[in-house]
Amino acid sequence: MFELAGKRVFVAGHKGMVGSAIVRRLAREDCEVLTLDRREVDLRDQYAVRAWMTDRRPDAVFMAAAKVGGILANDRYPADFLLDNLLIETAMTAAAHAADVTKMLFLGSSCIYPKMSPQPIPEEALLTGLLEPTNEWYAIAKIAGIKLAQAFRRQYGCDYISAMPTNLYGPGDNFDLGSSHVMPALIRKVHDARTGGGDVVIWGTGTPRREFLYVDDCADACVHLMKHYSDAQHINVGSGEDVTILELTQTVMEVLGHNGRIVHDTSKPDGTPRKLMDGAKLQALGWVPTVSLRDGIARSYEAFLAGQYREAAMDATG
Ligand code: GFB
Repeated sequence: MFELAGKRVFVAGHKGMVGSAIVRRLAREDCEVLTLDRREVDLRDQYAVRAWMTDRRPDAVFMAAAKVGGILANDRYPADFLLDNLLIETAMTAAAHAADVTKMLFLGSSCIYPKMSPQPIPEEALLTGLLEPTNEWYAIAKIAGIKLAQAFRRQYGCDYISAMPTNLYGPGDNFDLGSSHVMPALIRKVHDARTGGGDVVIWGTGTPRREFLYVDDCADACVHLMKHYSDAQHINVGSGEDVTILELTQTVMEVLGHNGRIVHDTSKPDGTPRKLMDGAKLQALGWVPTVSLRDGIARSYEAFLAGQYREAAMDATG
């Protein structure tokens, strides 16, 4: 048990969807939350990160800073996704060690697993097969992040842990259609079709299956893991249920109250056919999600209408 009460807790990537949800969640803990503006320190700059961290001396760190994006952005900008994420992870991990941070949680992604993994995917599937080509660059960086945490644990005894969330969505998401993930894209497309007319155009065949988790559930799971988990093995964070992209589109249309036609743009990639994660380990630690898919979509739409979103900002894990 790692108590957060009375601790100084640094949330890296606090302006992103996941980081801002972790900050919201930490408001319920009796701890001091530290954040860092990118105009002050670029998290890719190892010297600046080390100087800041050794000056502020946080007790705990949530590593929610990353360059993230949907399938097309991953496919189009492989160098950025690989390099920026490696730089952030190495700078942050080394700085945490230099600053004697007691506990750190690294956030990855379900795309670390082989494209053809057994379903639901157990943590042990890591590095057992080839990755999905559209996001192998991001996946390799995230696998390196897990390995960095494990290496520091092994060599120096650092209490660094890793959580692998499934596809996340919620307030603060990126709604730019060129770089977003599928959920914000569908909310935007259905909203546009409902208010402006026209078809809802979805990418690919609609048959890939994805597991979705509302970002505040993910933040709650991260805090739970920070308090109750300490092991080298990374741990899956999901909702336990997946849907096809076509089913998701229909659900978004129902929640937003739109009845139009769905058409497919098959020039766009499908990506991994399925990536449902096995959540047994997290469940055994006493954590379960609370926000249903429909409720999460309704809340995300409200946030979108209220302007709580970003466009083309691929700057924080999600
Ligand atoms: O969410 P998404 O971009 O990423 O796409 P991945 C999921 C599925 O939705 C794919 C389809 O099969 C897309 O072809 N899709 C349908 C759409 N319509 C759209 C649309 O308008 N926009 C988008 N973006 N997709 C990413 C990885 O994979 O997920 C990252 O590239 C990361 O590395 C992240 O792991 C969580 O689930 O395929």
